[in-house]
Amino acid sequence: MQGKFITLEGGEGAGKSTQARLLTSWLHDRGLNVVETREPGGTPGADAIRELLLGGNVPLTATAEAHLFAAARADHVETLIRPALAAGRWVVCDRFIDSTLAYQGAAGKLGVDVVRTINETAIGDTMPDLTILLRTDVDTGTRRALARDGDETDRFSMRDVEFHKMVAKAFDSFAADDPDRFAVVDAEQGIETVAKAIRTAVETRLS
Ligand code: Z5A
Repeated sequence: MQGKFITLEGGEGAGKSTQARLLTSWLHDRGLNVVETREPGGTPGADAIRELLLGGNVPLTATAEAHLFAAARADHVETLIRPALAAGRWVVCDRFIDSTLAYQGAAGKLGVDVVRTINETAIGDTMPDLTILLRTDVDTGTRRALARDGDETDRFSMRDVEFHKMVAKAFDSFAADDPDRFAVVDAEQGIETVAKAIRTAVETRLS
């Protein structure tokens, strides 16, 4: 039987990595075979593209950036996500296509439809069964990321508050447009409360 594909989305510092880890461990304790992964990255090829994208040393146009995120995703989907799902494993992924639609499409001004088209061949029909949107104020996310990383920021974290507000607005509109796929969780709450809300969403939507 095909496994389930769950993605976590949201702004920087929303708690996606923390919650991906907790959700994976909870699913594992329920006897499921789970793969935890993240984007950009997840495979050696996609990790190499991640270095190029997040390193910040190479100037890239918005179009080139969007194609590189899609190239990393194509490798990730073909070599890890799709085979895992076909083998009946569950996949928990920290960021996926909605991040490209929000960062490069909506906030990066390339346009959501252009970015969707660029991603069509990368993804095919491998779309998430459930996307958890972790909602935080931009200030909260920035504070958490700064507390964790200090000054070590990537090229996307360095963009201004207005950029991050556009990203947040885009995620909200994607969730409003597709309530069957998205579950929105208030990530301003404590880690354990957020984890419980995610577990409830998974039980309700995917049981
Ligand atoms: N990007 C893009 O532009 N286009 C794309 O298609 C994709 C990505 C896929 C990836 O950076 C960057 O690439 C990202 C978007 C762009 N940049 N930005 N902005 P990344 O992978 O290095 O990082 P990230 O995805 O932005 O996530 P993050 O900053 O690592 O944050 P997080 O995973 O959401 O949060 P966390 O690491 O779980 O938590 C951060 C800290 O807060 C940590 O110390 C936790 O212990 C703490 N935390 C977590 N939850 C809570 C709660 N609930 N309360 C209090 N403290 C908490």
